[in-house]
Amino acid sequence: MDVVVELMAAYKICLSFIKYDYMLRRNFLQLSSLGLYGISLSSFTSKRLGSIRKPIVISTWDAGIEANKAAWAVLKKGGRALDAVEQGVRVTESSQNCCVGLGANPDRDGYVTLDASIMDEYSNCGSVAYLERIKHPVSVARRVMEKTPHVMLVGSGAQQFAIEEGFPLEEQKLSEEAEKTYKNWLIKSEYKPVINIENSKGHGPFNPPFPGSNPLNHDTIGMIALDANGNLSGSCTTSGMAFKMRGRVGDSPIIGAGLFVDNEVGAATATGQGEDIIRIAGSHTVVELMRQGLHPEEACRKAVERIIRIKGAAKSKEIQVGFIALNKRGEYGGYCIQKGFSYAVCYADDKNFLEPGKHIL
Ligand code: SD4
Repeated sequence: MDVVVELMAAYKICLSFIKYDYMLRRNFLQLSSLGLYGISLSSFTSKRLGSIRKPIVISTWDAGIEANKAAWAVLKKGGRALDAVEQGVRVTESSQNCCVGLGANPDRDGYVTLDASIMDEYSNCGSVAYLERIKHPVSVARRVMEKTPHVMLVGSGAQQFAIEEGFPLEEQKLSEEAEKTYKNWLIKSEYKPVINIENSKGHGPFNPPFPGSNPLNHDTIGMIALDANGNLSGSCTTSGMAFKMRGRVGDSPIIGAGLFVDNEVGAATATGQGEDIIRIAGSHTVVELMRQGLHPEEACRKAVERIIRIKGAAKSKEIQVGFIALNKRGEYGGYCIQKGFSYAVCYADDKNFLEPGKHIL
């Protein structure tokens, strides 16, 4: 008799497991049919690593490949993630491109104004915004972090500090490419966001703008790294939106928006329409979602979904926002609103490659 009771109990337990599994599947299908929530759990779990992958560095857009090389040179020698993310994005700041560094496009009054931030494994952070005529804003941001009691310096104060720290004051002058696109923009003086401008024909870090092209917009480099000691750091640097209003500051120098690092959990950085990234404290949101146990890719997706919910699908189609994230295990991911975003991943001399950012719309 006892055996029969036990068998019945075992049978009930089996039944409840089957029901639970059915419910999970049904819920998943229902969420999928809503479009925004169609996340395949298995696609994240399959990306879970059995062991920790370190060091590793990831950065936004195609320009990240070159930047990663400089970061990797630091990481592979056992260097600190903080040094890696500074050295990495300096490469982009030095190159001629539409959207990072002094060669980039100006604001609507014809001035290049730069925003940058940096954050280390101790939650130290520094940033500069609306900085003019200084070649490496990310390094000034690091000095703000290391040499002042403050987190953020802006405008002429940031420039004064940079000069005091020995950064050369560069000529007040647009690059040839920027001069041409600015003159072209002045004809209509039309200000509107352009999606994935860095990937469109004739633009982008490796393909500088030429006359007759459309107004330029996004392309920021955000970089996050996990070093051999298991510590995380991040950096972000940009000229912001091309032809922005004078004085406009985006998300990139705002800690928690364009960049956030929590050495217990992970790091995230953002690119795209800064105003919408700031609205949801984007990078901080991504890190907090990882703290709840989400895979970096899933955390990025949820942050993008939040922007779309706030903005509505129609208006979201007019902008681009992308997040990339890295956790303490070296797992990474990226998500964006529109097709066209990519990010560069590097964890070995011969492993420096582009990942397409998954997109929602
Ligand atoms: C900004 N987020 O200033 C920056 C621009 C950008 O790719 O990311 N471009 O809003």
